[in-house]
Parts: sequence; structure tokens; C-alpha cells
Amino acid sequence: MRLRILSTSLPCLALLFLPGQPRAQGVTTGAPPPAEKTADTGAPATASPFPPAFPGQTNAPAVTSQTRYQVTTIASGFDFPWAIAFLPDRRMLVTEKHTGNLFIVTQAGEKSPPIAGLPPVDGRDQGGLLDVEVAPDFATSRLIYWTYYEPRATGNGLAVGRGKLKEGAQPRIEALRIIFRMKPTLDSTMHAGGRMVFHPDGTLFVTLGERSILPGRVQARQLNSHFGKTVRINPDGTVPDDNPFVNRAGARPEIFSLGHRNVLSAALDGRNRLWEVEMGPLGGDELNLVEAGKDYGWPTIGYGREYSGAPIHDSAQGPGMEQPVYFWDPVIAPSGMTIYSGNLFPEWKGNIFIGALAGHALVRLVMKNDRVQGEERMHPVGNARIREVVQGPEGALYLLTDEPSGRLLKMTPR
Ligand SMILES: [Ca+2]
Repeated sequence: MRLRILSTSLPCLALLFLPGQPRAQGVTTGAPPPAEKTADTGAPATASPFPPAFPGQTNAPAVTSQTRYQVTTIASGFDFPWAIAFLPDRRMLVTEKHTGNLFIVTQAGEKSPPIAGLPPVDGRDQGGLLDVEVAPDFATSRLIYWTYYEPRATGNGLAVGRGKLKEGAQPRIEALRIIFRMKPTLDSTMHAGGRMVFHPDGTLFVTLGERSILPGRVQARQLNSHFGKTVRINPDGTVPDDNPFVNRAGARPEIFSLGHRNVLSAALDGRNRLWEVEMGPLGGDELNLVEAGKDYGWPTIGYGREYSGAPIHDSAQGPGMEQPVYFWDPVIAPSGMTIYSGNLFPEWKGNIFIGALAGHALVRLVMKNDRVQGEERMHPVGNARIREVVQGPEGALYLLTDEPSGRLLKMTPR
């Protein structure tokens, strides 16, 4: 038991917090499939002990964008920034993970003082201040939303705060409310999840990790726990009456989907369907099309193994559990995600962009009929890890780098 707990958390730490850490190599236990080349790394794909369920579920053909782009730095000096959200006038909100600071940044790179009035965060490891979103009705409500690891008397847990943004020389949050708290409380600084997506139907999706440690992991498919779930709530924290488990005795009614490990990427496509990428074990990062009431299988099924090399699953498939649209082996260590719908880069329409902590890459997926047709590893920021990618209102791609003096960058056509 203890060995398994250590094996799940410590290698994650190494992967996530040591800059320049080499990618975890394939392991020698089990019977890996024959080594193949992945998109552009040349690394053998030998970690997964299971073959894909269908052709193209992993290791898609490498593609190369024909579009030329340039990358400009808008601002820098952010202490491990995590997320970007756009105000209606194209200024940005930028979070810093460990400090819990939230800034307003102009397109010219002017940075406000940290916004006052946010609640304290547990900023250790993978916790802290994570995602930020601007209310769809911000012009009238002035509301913004953020996710954070909340310190609690007996541990911690992800929470969603909201408040009115009051601007001025010292911007601040007024009318603070905590609209959601992940339950139960447990003490873990890992696998927080924390991405938010507003749906046009007015609801808010929030992704919740399973906490990494075994007492949390085993709850990922249990409906009485928020761990390892996507939840769907109204902007005031109440539960939509058409959520899939509202009439299930013992189920937490906020749950929308279950069986996730650590979803760090979430975005809507052109049909307003929810896509997520989750940080998996070794050889098991997953892209999922997430639908109401569905079970994505963690920790019962999956394609990876522990970072120690130990097996996790008896099978990669099981009754009543969904297959990922795609999995990565070797892993990419996903961060932010956007599905491109802008006009600045016509070639990229409908492509899924995912920030990758491993390999300093921006992953571009070319999709067809909800399958990955091609994959590109772009390297727009050189030797830095990408923590966030989001499409701006004008169709540019905005990035954050994951480093002590993190940068806010913009990709535009060249
Ligand atoms: Ca899964």
C-alpha cells in the first residue's frame, strides 16, 4: 500500500516540478507492444502494456502545419502562472499558482497590482490558485470565477470562488462567495484538477482530480465523492436539475462525469461539446469527449502503468466504461487546452491545441469524425514548459510558460 502511494506521487512531482527533467523512459516489466516512433520525438512508445482499442487511438501520424506564425512576449515575471481569461476589452486576467496572486494585464503588457480580496490558497505542489474565468454576463455582473486549493482544518480541497471585480489603483474582489467545495476533505497537495468551462446553456463545468494518494484514487468512480469527476453547477453554485445523478440516492448531485484521474485541460468544440485531457500515469494521458453520466474508467481501466513501472490495470477496456478518443505514450503531461475556432489561422480551424509540460511542446491535433487524424508537436516558446493555451477574442493563441519568471505570449500569423 505505502509503496503504491509513493509510486503515484513522487514521480509526478519529478515530472511536474523539476525543469528539464527528462521524459520518463519505458519500463521493462510486462509485455510492451513493439516500439514505434511517436510524432516527432523518436522516443519508443513502450510504456503502455495494452494495445489500442481501435486504429488511431494513439501514435497518430505526424503532421506539419503550413502556417507561419510569430510569437511575441506581452509580459513576463509571473511566478509560475497557470491560467488566462479575457475581459471584454481584451485585457487579461492571469493567475499565479503558488502565490495565489491574480493580475489584470493589458495587451501592452501593463500589469496591475495583485487583485486584493481573494481568499488564501494552499499553494504547495500542484495546488494554489489555478483557473480563472470571466462570467459570460461580466459586462453587467462584473463577476469573475477562480479555482484554488482551499486550506481546511482537516486537510484541503479544490474550491470555486467568485466575486465582483472592482477596478482602480488597487483592484479588488467584492461580494466574495465560495460557490463550490470539493468533498470530502482530504490532505493532498497533488492532482487538484481545477479547469473551468462555461457552457452556453449557462452552466459551469469544473474538473476535479482524484488527489493522487490511494485513499483519493479509489474514490474516482464512486458517486458519493467529488474526486476524479467533472462537475456541472450553476454560476451561483446551485445544482442544475438536469444533471445526470440528481435523482440517484447517495450520489453527489453536481457530478457530470466520473472515472477521471487529473483533468487539467478542458474546452468546448464548435458544437459546444466538452473535451478534456487528463494527466494519466506513465503512457496513459487521455483525450476524452465528456458526456453526461459517463464513466471514463480510472482507476479500473486505462492504458498506462505507475511511474514506478508497476501495473495498475488488468485491462484497458471494461463494461460500462468509456474509451479515450486518444492516449499518449509517451505522455505529454497536459496543461491548458483550446479548440481553435478563430479566423487568424484558417488552417487550424477545429484543431485541438494542448499545452505540454513534457517536451516543451504545444500539441496540435487534427481531428476528423471525432478521431485524431494527425498530431504535431510545435515548439513556439523554445526551452520552456507550456502551462496554458487559450484562444483570444481576435483569434490569436495566448500561452503561459511554467517557470519562476513565467511569460505571457501571443502567437499571431507571420
Ligand atoms: Ca479513462
